[in-house]
Amino acid sequence: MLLYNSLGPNPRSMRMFLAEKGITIPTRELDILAAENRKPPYTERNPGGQMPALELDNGKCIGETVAIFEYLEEKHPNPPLIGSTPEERAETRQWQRRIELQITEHLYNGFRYAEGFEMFKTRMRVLPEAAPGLKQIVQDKLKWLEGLMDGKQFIVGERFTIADIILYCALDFGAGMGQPIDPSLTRVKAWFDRVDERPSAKSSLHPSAAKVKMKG
Ligand SMILES: N[C@@H](CCC(=O)N[C@@H](CS)C(=O)NCC(=O)O)C(=O)O
Repeated sequence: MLLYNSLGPNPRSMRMFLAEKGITIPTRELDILAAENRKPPYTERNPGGQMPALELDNGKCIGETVAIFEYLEEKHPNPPLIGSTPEERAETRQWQRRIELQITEHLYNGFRYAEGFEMFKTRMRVLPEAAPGLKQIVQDKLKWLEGLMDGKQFIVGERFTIADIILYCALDFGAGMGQPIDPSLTRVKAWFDRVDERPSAKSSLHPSAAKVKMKG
């Protein structure tokens, strides 16, 4: 296997997942600031053109972070980061969908259409006029999450899962890009600090993160 790795919150979530699992996979580094991920040979392997991707031993390349999480969880079930029963897996996937569709995707597009405009304008259709509204949706949904976090250690409850990894990496990135957690959301902030204390949170930061001032 070969992991295509780079700076960025999605590749970081992959590094955090691997650290939590205790798995090491050989990596090939791509420069996303120089758009190396947007041209061949990478796009021949992953036409989605985004990072990360996992090349399997059979030569197939899997893009999309959650698809890679699912594959690796099946290959390395312990410790479970999705779940060890059908009920646990369903609960995690329910939260992963809510977190991505209602929070992190809006946070990332809010960034791409505003602070990231220059970087993304030649890579995709960018809608600067949508950025403020997308950022507001993120805040609305974090407020909604706040109401559901009472008594919960992690997003699904007592288990640390990919839902925590995905949201943590997005919010840590967002905080440095004009989308901080509203301090009035005390349960969300306490959850964030809890995840931030895990060794995988620190070890997953890319070596160039501090230099480019991007938590990814
Ligand atoms: N839907 C993809 C999104 C991945 C993504 O947005 N990756 C970012 C890094 S965090 C990227 O490749 N950015 C550079 C670009 O889009 O050109 C996934 O979940 O893996």
